[in-house]
Amino acid sequence: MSYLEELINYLKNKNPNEPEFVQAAEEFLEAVVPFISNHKKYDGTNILHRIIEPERIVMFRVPWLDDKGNQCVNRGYRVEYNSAIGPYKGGLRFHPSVNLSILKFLGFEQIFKNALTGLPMGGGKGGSDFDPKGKSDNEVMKFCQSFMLELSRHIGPNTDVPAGDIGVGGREIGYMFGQYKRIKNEFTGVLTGKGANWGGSLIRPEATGYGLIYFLVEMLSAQDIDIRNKSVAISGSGNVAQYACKKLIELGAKVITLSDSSGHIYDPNGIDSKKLEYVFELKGVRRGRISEYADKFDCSFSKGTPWGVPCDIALPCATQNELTHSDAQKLIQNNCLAVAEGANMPSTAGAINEFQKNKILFAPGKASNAGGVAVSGLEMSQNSLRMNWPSEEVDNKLKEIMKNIHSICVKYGSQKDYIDYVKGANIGGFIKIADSMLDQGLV
Ligand code: NDP
Ligand code: 2IT
Repeated sequence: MSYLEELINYLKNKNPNEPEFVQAAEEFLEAVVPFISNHKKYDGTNILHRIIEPERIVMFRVPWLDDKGNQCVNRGYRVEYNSAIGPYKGGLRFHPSVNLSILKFLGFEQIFKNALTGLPMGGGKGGSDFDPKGKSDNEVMKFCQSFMLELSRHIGPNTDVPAGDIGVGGREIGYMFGQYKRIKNEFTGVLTGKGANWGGSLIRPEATGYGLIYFLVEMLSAQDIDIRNKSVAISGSGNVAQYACKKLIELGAKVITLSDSSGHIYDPNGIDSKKLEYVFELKGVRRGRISEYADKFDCSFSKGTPWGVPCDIALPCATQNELTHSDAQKLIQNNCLAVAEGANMPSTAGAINEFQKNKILFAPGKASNAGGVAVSGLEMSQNSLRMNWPSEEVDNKLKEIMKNIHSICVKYGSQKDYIDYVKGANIGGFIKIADSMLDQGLV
């Protein structure tokens, strides 16, 4: 049995019933094992077994009262995965599908993504199976306060700094920050994605979507492809999808789809700034369904994901495993030339394999969606300095970081006639983490 097979068996036996975590770790191991086999410094360190083991996981009960006075309970989590290069850093997800497997996969991805940004942040992730859909602001506040009552024992500005993810945006970060401050009697940068009036960085709301497009532009430029007039299919219609769409409009591309968990809209005329304003209001303020867009602008709405719509570029920005092997085949048949992940692990292993076999440009989330956590890192710096940088300065730093991540991917992922961004991102992230762990001894 090869070392890789041995490791994958170990991974699967050690983590039964955690398919998403095994999927993320398997992709990483496949990229990194050939690399360490050629680098003697890792011999005898058991570094890969050590990296796939989280440093700490906390799981806790979150009791709260709904508006009718019912006593409700959810499960809360924080996976503190790796602190080799800085305090644990990563988002909180509130979604009914949240479980340990999903948070371990997200925490694991976060380690290498954060390393790629070049900023001093370890990897972590947390959240709850709480479903914010259909809940009143009051219920969301009560849940957030109860969640933070326990979480506050485990986090801190130099220990673990959470942020948003699916179901956690400005409103939830506000309620959680208020509760943390009340419990600790401290105003610190313990969360990122805060409001601009109370320590949040400018451009943090935009950062993941903008960063995704900056990375995409780098990837296309490396092949002499212009983004202007390209048709783009986006999935999702939340934070990442909205700002990716905004930047694409600015750059002269044509966004033709958006989606949510009920289905996707297809607007062949393209989503312009006015229509996008409507989406911001629909999804961000009214928390409505994307099908309303189709009624309002007289275009089609269909169930399922948008990957059957012919496009030049596909940007999955909703959730994990939303783009399957057969979706990849459809995109390729329709002459799609590039796929960049805004979401975390939206493409299945089979889909990635199909893209790579057909030499489609493919950017994995840990590289292409790193802009969000990068600006979170810049928010931490500003909080430590007790300063606020202007948006242009933050945006320029974000561009530089995405450019740099692209260069790292090219450095470690270049093949004869193809850039393997999956290999490049995994090896680039691995080196920084592994070498830091070796420096710090067996801890
Ligand atoms: P939001 O909660 O703002 O939006 C999520 C979007 O995805 C919504 O349109 C939602 O539809 C859709 N969605 C969520 N779950 C599912 C599902 N199971 N099936 C179909 N559609 C679904 O989250 P974000 O935009 O912040 O996050 C989107 C993705 O980007 C996630 O994978 C997240 O991990 C990743 N990401 C986010 C970053 C950030 O800074 N926010 C940074 C890096 C990555 P509906 O409205 O119906 O729920
Ligand atoms: O997946 C991610 O990178 C995020 N949800 C953002 C994490 C952060 O700490 O800003």
